[in-house]
Amino acid sequence: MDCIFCKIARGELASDTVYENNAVRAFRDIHPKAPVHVLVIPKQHIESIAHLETDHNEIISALIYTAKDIAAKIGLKGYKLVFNVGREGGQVIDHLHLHILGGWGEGVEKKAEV
Ligand code: DGP
Repeated sequence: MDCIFCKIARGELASDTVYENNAVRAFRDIHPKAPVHVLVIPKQHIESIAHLETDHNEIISALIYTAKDIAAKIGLKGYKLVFNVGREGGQVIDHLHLHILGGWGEGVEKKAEV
């Protein structure tokens, strides 16, 4: 499938990966909209939140817990978690992804390792 995030998920396209396991990959957004901007994607191709089915429960749970753990490791005191859904919702890449946006407060390194 010619999906850019599937290629990133499989490691075929380079990304600034901060975390990976067999279900998800988290990497820094190429066009950051915040001092810290990380995307968390499932390795399985799902187009968007609008395409979720009941057997995707574990994947959604993994995305959210991964985001929480990354935010804690970076030291974000507060952050936004965003799913853009569909073109009218600002979604450009048709592979489900959760945006972690933060780092506006003091003491957070933009390039913090996780
Ligand atoms: P969205 O608008 O929700 O579909 O967000 C897609 C995000 O993906 C956008 O902030 C830019 C980012 N992005 C697009 N292509 C790449 C890429 O090849 N690498 C990385 N790291 N991020 C990308």
